Amino acid sequence: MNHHRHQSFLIVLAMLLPAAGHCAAAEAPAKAFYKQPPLFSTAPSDSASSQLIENNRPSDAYRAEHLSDGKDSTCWAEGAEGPGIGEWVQFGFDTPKPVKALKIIAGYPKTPAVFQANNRVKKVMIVFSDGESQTATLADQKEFQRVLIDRDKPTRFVKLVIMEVYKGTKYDDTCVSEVEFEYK
Ligand SMILES: [Ca+2]
Repeated sequence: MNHHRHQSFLIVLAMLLPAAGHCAAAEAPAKAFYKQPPLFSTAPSDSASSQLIENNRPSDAYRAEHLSDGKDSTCWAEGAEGPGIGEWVQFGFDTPKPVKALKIIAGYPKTPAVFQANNRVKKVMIVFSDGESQTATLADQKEFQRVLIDRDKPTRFVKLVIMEVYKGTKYDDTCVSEVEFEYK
């Protein structure tokens, strides 16, 4: 039985404005690899290294909370210059969890065109709270894909670091729509 992660998204619901449908080119300043503090979190322990900000959209239109809202019409998009290699999002747990697998929509499948226009994650590093990590190569698909976690120990968080991307045809912004976890 899957134990998916759910949180309260009242704030998210308030922000569900008609979406522009894509991630526009980011003009955020370049950020140092791994150096930026957690910037965006309404949940106590979820954070991301950056998020895309567009001039004509709410400043949190691509926030990390979109990863857990159950909608493939919303996404987290990194806000670094270029494809966001080294940018990350982190999911915290109230108590240490023996994560068995994660399920991810590693792009922005709002429409087929939007999916192709933006970068998708090709290779991801999965980091655990004890410092262990593993990498996974993802398929370039709009649907959920499942990544088995190759360890038995519980972790207080799972951090996903963008290592490589499938390039978008229009925008150099890397998007992830959904992440869910299964526990042992
Ligand atoms: Ca979403």
